Amino acid sequence: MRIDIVTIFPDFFGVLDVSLLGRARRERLLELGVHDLRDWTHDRHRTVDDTPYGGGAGMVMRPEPWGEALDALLPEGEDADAVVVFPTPAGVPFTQALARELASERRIVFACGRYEGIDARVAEHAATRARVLEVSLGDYVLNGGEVAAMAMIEAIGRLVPGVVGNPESLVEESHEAGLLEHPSYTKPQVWRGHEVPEVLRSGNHAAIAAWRHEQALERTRRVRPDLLPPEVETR
Ligand code: 6GU
Repeated sequence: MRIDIVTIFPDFFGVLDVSLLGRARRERLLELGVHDLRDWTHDRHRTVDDTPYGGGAGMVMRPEPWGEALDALLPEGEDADAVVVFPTPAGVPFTQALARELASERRIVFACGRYEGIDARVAEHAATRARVLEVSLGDYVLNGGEVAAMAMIEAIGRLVPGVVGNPESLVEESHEAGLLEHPSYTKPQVWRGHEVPEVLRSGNHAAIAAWRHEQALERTRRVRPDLLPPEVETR
């Protein structure tokens, strides 16, 4: 998979050199290109924003540098199967299901906006060249798309085959079964008076699986009831 990122803060993405994704890049499982939007400006001040039509607070990113950036990364007639992701709090929710879907793409471009967003015509025009997704990390506001893109790239990248060493660890985690994950324990058996639940030391695999499922269900009911199907009335 190849991922390109367009941003006015290319330095943000230095962290993608470390840890799991850094190794994936060195092993060529993941190709990553980080591009400075200002490279596609032509004025002395390398201007990327302007005041909003219709008035209001803040600045809006001008369409011209974005148009040139996307032209350069997605030349007309090529990469018709690319996906362009615009991180925005006004987008569709980013979920594990969307991460899975994007992990099977060949080419993704992240267009990271700042300020009050990017002129809406940029996404409109990009949609004539590629599949466009406006995606939100959750119901809160970040200063720009960079941190959101990073989170999405990590969630997507670790689902690319070969990036995570033991693929079984991907199956058992939170959100894959529609439930939050059960609690985990390691040695020592007693720590500061807190004991590891007996069942986990029983060697009874069926009992362990049942306990973990019950814990996952209880935790999901308690902290994320919205993830569960509507309660069925019983009597
Ligand atoms: Cl994707 N962008 C910004 N700027 N803020 C957000 C977000 C994205 N998701 C949640 N908040």
